Amino acid sequence: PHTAAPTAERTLVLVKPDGVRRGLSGEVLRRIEAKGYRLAAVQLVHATPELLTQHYAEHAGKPFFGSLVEFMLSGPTLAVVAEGVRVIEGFRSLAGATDPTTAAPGTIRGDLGRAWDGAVMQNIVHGSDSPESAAREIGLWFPGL
Ligand code: RTP
Ligand code: MG
Repeated sequence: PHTAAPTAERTLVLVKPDGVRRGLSGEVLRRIEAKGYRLAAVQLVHATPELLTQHYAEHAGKPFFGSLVEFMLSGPTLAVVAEGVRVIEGFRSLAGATDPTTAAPGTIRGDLGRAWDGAVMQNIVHGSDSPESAAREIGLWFPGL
């Protein structure tokens, strides 16, 4: 019996409004490409409350939900579909831990993020956390892709 070749998968990456505002979109794309992943789609999007309510459905009702949506409405987001073998896990690894203060150096959040005034963590990027989330989130941000 042969081992099946690993299949390329897709993930949704967002450069959140703090990242776009700080001019870090290119740096995030550079790291995705330098790692060897392919950019399948890129688009600057000003999110709507409807889109964000669906995107962050798992956080509805949590204390930070309102500030998270408000933050995500504060400016444009760069939505990216990245493609590659194990890219979902791989991009989460590039991004680093959620809290940018303690995210490991070498990661996007660890190298470029820190605590800031404001009610919610601003951590530059989002990456889908499972194949199911990736399919759902790509459908929301890139309808028709
Ligand atoms: P993401 O979904 O953005 O890739 O980040 P994540 O999986 O590392 O974090 P998650 O738990 O899914 O939280 C989503 C986003 O909500 C904000 N957040 N703030 N206690 C807080 O202030 C808090 N907890 C979460 C962050 O922007 C986080 O990325
Ligand atoms: Mg998450």
